[in-house]
Amino acid sequence: MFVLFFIIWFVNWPVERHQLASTLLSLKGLDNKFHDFEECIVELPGDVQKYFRPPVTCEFCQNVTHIPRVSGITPNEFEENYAYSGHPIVVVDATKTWTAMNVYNFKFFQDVHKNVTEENEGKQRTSCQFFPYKTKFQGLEDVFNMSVEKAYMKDGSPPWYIGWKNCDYTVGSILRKHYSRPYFLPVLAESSKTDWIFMGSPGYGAHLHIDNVGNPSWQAQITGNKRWILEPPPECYYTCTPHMEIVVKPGEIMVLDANMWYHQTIIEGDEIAIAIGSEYD
Ligand SMILES: *[C@@H]1O[C@H](CO)[C@@H](O)[C@H](O)[C@H]1NC(C)=O
Ligand SMILES: *[C@@H]1O[C@H](CO)[C@@H](O)[C@H](O)[C@H]1NC(C)=O
Ligand SMILES: *[C@@H]1O[C@H](CO)[C@@H](O)[C@H](O)[C@H]1NC(C)=O
Ligand SMILES: O=C(O)CCC(=O)C(=O)O
Ligand SMILES: [Fe+2]
Repeated sequence: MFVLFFIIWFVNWPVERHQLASTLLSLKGLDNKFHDFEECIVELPGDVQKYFRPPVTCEFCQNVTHIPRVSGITPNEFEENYAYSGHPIVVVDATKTWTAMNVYNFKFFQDVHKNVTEENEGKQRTSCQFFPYKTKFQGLEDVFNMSVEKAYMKDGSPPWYIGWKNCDYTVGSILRKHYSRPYFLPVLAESSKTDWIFMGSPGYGAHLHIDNVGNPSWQAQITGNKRWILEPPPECYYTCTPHMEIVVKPGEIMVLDANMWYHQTIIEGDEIAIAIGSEYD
């Protein structure tokens, strides 16, 4: 028994504490990203989590050695090989008709947010989930109160990175004028009606974590270059490729089951990165 305990501990040591939050959330039946609760759980001892995370079978990552970059993939082909298998993929040609690439930038989101906040008579209701990562921002209000100079770090300001889920109908309809459902999604798959947006400056990104949202998701890089680092759960280090990286460029779409893979991101290059995506079933 003790030996078994030790082995489990040893195999699990690099696991992030976030997992505990995910698992607690799933136990509570909450359909949420764990990030929200991050602040509440950092005080818990790191090794408690191993009792909460259900064992993972490593089948999903067994034959995954790299992240393919494809174009012209049919919905059937995508569905058979990637949509629900947990095999990550980058589709490079799915944003050709989108105007987002010409329209989305920090100022655009700032204006949309300002306009809608005014329409709502000052009430902030555009994000229902907000991840500040390592910044001190408490919400979108703080992010969009940054000057453009500060956002672009022209005044020596430090790098920043945030993510949020948009739940405002008006904002959603403005954003959707500039993108559409990726053509390769399975015909019957429903894309969730709320968008995730991740935005921030070079030199920063999301720390290594795993989510518990149930569904896989697609994420289109609109501006900036994002390096993705993917790792299977630690118990799969010996059966699966333990570490994969890919840089996703503007116009490319990353498809990832963030509930299966630990993922970390870092923005590279000179541009502020903006990505938009959603879950699908
Ligand atoms: C992985 O590939 C091997 C060799 O082609 C095959 O035997 C095995 O069934 C595959 N495993 C999965 C989970 O697809
Ligand atoms: C914000 O509102 C102004 C005034 O109505 C409008 O001209 C502008 O296009 C809006 N900006 C965005 C990004 O929606
Ligand atoms: C916005 O930023 C300015 C400084 O640039 C600050 O004085 C002001 O209090 C901030 N407003 C809010 C709502 O945080
Ligand atoms: O885009 C990022 O930087 C992080 C995205 C992420 O964590 C997710 O989609 O689950
Ligand atoms: Fe994530």
